[in-house]
Amino acid sequence: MSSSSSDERTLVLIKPDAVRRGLVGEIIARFERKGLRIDALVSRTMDAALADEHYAEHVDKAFYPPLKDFMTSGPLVALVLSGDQVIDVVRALVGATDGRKAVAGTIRGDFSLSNRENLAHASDSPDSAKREIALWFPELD
Ligand code: FUP
Repeated sequence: MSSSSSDERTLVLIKPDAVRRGLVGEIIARFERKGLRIDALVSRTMDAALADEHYAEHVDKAFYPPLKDFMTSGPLVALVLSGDQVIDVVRALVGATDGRKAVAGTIRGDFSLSNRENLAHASDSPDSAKREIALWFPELD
């Protein structure tokens, strides 16, 4: 597998529901088979402060308190992936936010029936990726 300095990076969280359900390997395998590279990987439990920073754009929304409870409920796996157009490619592999509506063949479409417990997070833009990678993997900056 080759990489180049023009390759983008994105931040992925394999959420606590995926860890509890034993889907970490299944999810990582999809990224690897696509040809993406794993630049960093750690198992970690989000604390309240990190949740508020990571979801800064959502902290005032009604769905945030239960989302925060869920995201801090157990260990997750954080990864930095790289590859050509990796941000859009990973968003396509993950699928729509609501697992009930996500297309079959996507991670959420195949394994989630929830709009909250939807297995994976992926950065949605170059600015988000930069911000989120700095938050989770400051040593990579
Ligand atoms: P996504 O980019 O697909 O992860 O979705 P959003 O950034 O819109 O939402 C972030 C997370 O908030 C979702 F993964 C799940 C949660 N969420 C809810 O719990 N309820 C909602 O109505 C919308 C999002």
